[in-house]
Amino acid sequence: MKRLSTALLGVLFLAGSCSKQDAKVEQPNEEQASETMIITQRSCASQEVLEEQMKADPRLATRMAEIEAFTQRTIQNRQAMRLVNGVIEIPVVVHVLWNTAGQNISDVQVQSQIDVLNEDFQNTNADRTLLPANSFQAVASKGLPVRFVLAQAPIHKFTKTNSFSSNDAVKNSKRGGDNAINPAENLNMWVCNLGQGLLGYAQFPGGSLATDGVVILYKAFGSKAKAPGGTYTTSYDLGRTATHEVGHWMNLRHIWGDDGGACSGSDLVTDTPNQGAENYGTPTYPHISCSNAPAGDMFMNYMDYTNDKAMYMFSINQKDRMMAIFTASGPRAKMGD
Ligand SMILES: [Ca+2]
Ligand SMILES: [Ca+2]
Ligand SMILES: [Zn+2]
Repeated sequence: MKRLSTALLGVLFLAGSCSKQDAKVEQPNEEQASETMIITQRSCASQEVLEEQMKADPRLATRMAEIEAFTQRTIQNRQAMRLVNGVIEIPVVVHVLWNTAGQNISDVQVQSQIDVLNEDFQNTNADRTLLPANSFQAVASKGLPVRFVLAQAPIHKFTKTNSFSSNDAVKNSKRGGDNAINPAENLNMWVCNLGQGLLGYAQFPGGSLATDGVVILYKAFGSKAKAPGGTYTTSYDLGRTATHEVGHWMNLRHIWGDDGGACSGSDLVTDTPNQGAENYGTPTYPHISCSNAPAGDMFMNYMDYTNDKAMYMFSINQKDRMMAIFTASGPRAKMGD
């Protein structure tokens, strides 16, 4: 039976190219199968989770529409964008849920992720210089005035659950996870064995406080370059999954507009080119879609689906969009004052 379910999972995994479909698949008991499962392409469930939450709570759409209107008003008004303090300090609580010893990543690996978040959001990441000549220099963010700091030592908690899904059980102590700690003031990050081929998912501003935060696959958390003794999965070992998910947590959408490859969707950001579908792996510049020549897709943006080493920038308007949530009366104003 174990052999059968392992083989079945393998087939499902190879066949699944769309995270939307994968998220609907009910997983059998994976036992150790997911330990050895190789992630062949990036998959983030944030948009699917949002759509499920909207079905369950019709008021969420209204709240998010209000946040969107507020965001658009705020980024038009430079005065409103001014913060009380120069730097926004974001206290982070990391919950490591482990079932096997390998899933219990070290505090050194956790700290390497905090360091990556600071570099990527502050635009001090060394690989920012990889931006191809004459591409997106004019619209590349020069960095956000944010600083991520561990609010307390990382929590390491045994769980009977070997593999979590995107159903938020990991955020609930009664469901094999660990409750959020003061989510109004902290960024909660849950690190666990996430199944369904997912690297992570986040909750957008406007959702329920108890589930606010991001969830990341343990072997895609942290940086092999900074903490080489850790546990990592190939191609997603530089901490960019968390950068992408925290981008969602700060109200960014997928850069291609979550429109199934069409040109009709939008990431609600003006300086990122309209883009057909998501990009995977390490694309060759330029990749043209939706009449966006000559520079094409901004596939080196953290909000695309490329490999960790191929993503290294936010745009200026993405930065504005993120900063708006921390301004007075924004959804994360508590962290901004
Ligand atoms: Ca755009
Ligand atoms: Ca699109
Ligand atoms: Zn995503």
